[in-house]
Amino acid sequence: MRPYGDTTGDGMVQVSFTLPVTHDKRAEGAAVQLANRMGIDPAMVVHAKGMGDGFTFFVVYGRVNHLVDLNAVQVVERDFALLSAKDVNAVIKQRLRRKLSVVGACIGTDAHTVGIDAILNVKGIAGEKGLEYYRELKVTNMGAQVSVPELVETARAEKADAVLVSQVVTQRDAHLHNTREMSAAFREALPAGRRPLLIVGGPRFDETMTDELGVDRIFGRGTTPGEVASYLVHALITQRKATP
Ligand code: B12
Repeated sequence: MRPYGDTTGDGMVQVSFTLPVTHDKRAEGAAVQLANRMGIDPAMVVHAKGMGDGFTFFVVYGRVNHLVDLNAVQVVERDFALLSAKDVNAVIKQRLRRKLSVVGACIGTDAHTVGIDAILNVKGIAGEKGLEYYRELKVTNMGAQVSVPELVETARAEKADAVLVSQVVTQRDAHLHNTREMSAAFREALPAGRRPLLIVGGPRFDETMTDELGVDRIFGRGTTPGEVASYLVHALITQRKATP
């Protein structure tokens, strides 16, 4: 299949980018040239605005001829059942017979707490209450700009069953570096059997990168607390019980 713009299969797409050049006709030509090299042909600058000295932001609209093969797309399918809050509490109570301890934080210099708060705080997101609402979950939300040693220390003190880390800023791949640093620190600090489940989330993660980042699960855009709670039960109780 091809992208849809004005009519089915016409291949029309819209992209935006910034070039380090002052806004003039030449700059617009450069934007078209870049779009052409990206396979967009014909390409039309539909918006251009100077962004301070020597920078211009562009929106370019045009046609691509590439075909997309849906069968070749690889995604991480949800491999666990979605449970209600009541069921999550019931499974934890029956099978674990203690509260499940969860420690969450934004690590590194990242101060974008809205995402992790949406998952952890009672107020939640998208009509779902956050993990604090679950009677059988004990939630410690450490907030923004937490260092990895602080996180490891708190996880140890709280006997965390799961550590939930949020990374929103992706400049210079900060989210990947910070996640690798975090998972390495947990591997170093705690033996395999006592290591908490490591979960990261944020809008720009590739959910297939778990092994590369040394974490158990990655959650992306639009995640809801119910999905996370269901995964915790699956990974820490249901699945663990099933494996000898
Ligand atoms: C609000 C906001 C801020 C606020 C943050 C306030 C706060 N307390 O969080 C303030 C004003 C402080 C801010 C500052 C900055 N910001 Co800002 N910010 C945003 C903005 C507008 C919205 C982010 C947001 O709240 N989304 C809503 C939440 C609910 O969505 P979410 O984070 O994706 O979370 C969901 C999922 O991803 C997932 N999830 C997220 N984390 C986790 C964790 C776990 C464990 C799980 C399971 C799931 C999960 O579940 C959540 C719910 O569905 C975005 C742009 C945008 N529209 O997204 C820029 C944006 C993220 N910011 C950006 C930037 C650059 C900055 C600054 C560097 C700006 C500057 N030059 O100072 C600073 C950095 C500050 C810092 N040290 O981190 C860039 C990042 C670009 C990049 N490539 O990294 C963005 C994308 C804007 C942009 N287009 O340039 N920002």
